[in-house]
Amino acid sequence: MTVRIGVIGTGAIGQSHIERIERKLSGAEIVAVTDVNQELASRIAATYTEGARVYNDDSDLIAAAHVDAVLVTSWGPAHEASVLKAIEAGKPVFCEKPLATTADGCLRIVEAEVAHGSRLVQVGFMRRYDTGYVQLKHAIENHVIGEPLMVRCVHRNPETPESYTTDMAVVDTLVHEIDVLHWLLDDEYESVQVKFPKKTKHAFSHLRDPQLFLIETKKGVLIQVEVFVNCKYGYDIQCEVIGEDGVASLPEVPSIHLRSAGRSGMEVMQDWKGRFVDAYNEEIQEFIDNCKKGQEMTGPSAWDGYVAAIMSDAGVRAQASGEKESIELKEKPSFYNYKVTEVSR
Ligand code: NAI
Ligand code: ISE
Repeated sequence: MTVRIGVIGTGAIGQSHIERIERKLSGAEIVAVTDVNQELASRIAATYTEGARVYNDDSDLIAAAHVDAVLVTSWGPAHEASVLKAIEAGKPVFCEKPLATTADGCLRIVEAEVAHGSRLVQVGFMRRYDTGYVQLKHAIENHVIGEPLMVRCVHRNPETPESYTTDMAVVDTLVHEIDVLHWLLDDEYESVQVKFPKKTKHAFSHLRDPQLFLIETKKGVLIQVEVFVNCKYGYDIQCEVIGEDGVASLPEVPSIHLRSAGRSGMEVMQDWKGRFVDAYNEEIQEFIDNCKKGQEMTGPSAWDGYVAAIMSDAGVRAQASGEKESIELKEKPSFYNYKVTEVSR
């Protein structure tokens, strides 16, 4: 069986996922697309697919009988409505982050999924599929470095468009660390605080950049994340876990060693597309495989989307207050207490 996928949102990451499904991954094809920019949707369908039908909106696409599963890659504010419609139609849905732009929106999705009775939703937190993070998780779970005490992370982008605002450092950028670190440490968050160092001259005047986040977990691990989105030199993701018996860090991304123009060294990647290409492939292949087998989703869940939203809200509050903001989660429905298989990947 080939899984017939409909895509809502044919912008940057929508195109990238469409291309990987059509040209790299197995077991699925794109049969339908939609975008508020209909001209763009038609162009992308013509470029990457074999005659995918272009729909006027998400409702018609989700309802179409030939669409087995849905990919939501539209703007964040449109995600919640599309995911709820997919659940109502009983169709598996992969949704890019954020699952919804508010914690209440995420809870509505959690409630709809629990009422449906099986896990239909996978959220696009691709870092859990990155080989380096999987190796870090192995090291922690096998007690190679003892109990984790501290974590030090760096999330640097070379530059941002003018539309990128100070709160996006949390909801758009830090959100990846928010998701991957509670998975990595098998822990939940207690509080978050933000410090603003001297501002870089390279950021637009409205943007506070860089920012330093201090996050405490329930088990007492102290996490420091530097978000610096106009660092100029490249896309740089670092993570170091300091444990009682040793330290484990994300491996450097392999690249050729260059001696050129009077310098000797490695190139630095320039964007997230290249840095996490294998992880994107893995997460979408897992989505396809689960759809194909008629199985529940096994990747990052709607509950993980909710945890990220609660933590993002606290991070934005902390930007404004300068204080330590505490995290209050609702009780996790037992529905989401399943053992994920990601460490065996
Ligand atoms: P984009 O702006 O390039 O594309 C979004 C597309 O959605 C646009 O073509 C827009 O016209 C369309 N759209 C907006 N509302 C719509 C609606 N109601 N129905 C149909 N189409 C609609 O943005 P980009 O970079 O592709 O981001 C999309 C989502 O993916 C965002 O939520 C973003 O946070 C997430 N993202 C995730 C990344 C990751 O590393 N996992 C990387 C980049 C983006
Ligand atoms: C972007 O939306 C992403 O998701 C990238 O992974 C992240 O590095 C970047 O900061 C975000 O703007």
